[in-house]
Amino acid sequence: PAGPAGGGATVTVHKPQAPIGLPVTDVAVSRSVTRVARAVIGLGANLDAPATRLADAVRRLAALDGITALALSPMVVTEPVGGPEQPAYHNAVLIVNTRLTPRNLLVALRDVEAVHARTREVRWGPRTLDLDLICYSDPSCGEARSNDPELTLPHPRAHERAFVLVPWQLADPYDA
Ligand code: A4P
Ligand code: MG
Repeated sequence: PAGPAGGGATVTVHKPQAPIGLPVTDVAVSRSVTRVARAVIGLGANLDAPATRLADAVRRLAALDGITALALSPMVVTEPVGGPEQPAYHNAVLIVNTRLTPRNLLVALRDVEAVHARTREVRWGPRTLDLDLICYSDPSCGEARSNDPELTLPHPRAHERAFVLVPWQLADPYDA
């Protein structure tokens, strides 16, 4: 296996009696296949230096094993959608290649939110950092779809939200 976080496999074929004219007890050939998926991550923050937090989150995500950053949108300042009265948001979109499964990628996003002391009190309330998995596709399975409330894919509200669609378009005009 390629490891607990990886989407991939290693196959090893053994041929103990290989006729190669040498005193060997085994001969083996290994081949690894790694599945690389494309994921779109939405970033949002509206408390305590949000621009610095988004930049830090991007650096942390891009440094993770199993994630390669491909494109980052400019930061956009947006009016809050829903929730109580709250400060304006900074939003951005990061597009990555990843060997992580959707679930492991969500765990990685949660870990980076935790570094920024993200708390959850009011739905759609102000936050130091929100990292959402907007969509995930891989070459063999295509676009990942899930109705699981813990990880819904594609993100159920992203398609109607300018604070996701505008930076996404700016990050990758050919893919948005
Ligand atoms: N969850 C399910 N699917 C996903 C997914 N694809 N990515 C679950 C991330 N999380 C997902 O998330 C709530 C629950 O959704 C978690 O249990 C998670 O497992 P959360 O991060 O605690 O809270 P949230 O992100 O506020 O929830 P929600 O309902 O997804 O919020 P939205 O719809 O993303 O809206 N206005 C502006 N201008 N900019 C913003 O960034 N953000 C929101 C949040 C509201 N208004 C905003 C902004
Ligand atoms: Mg979220």
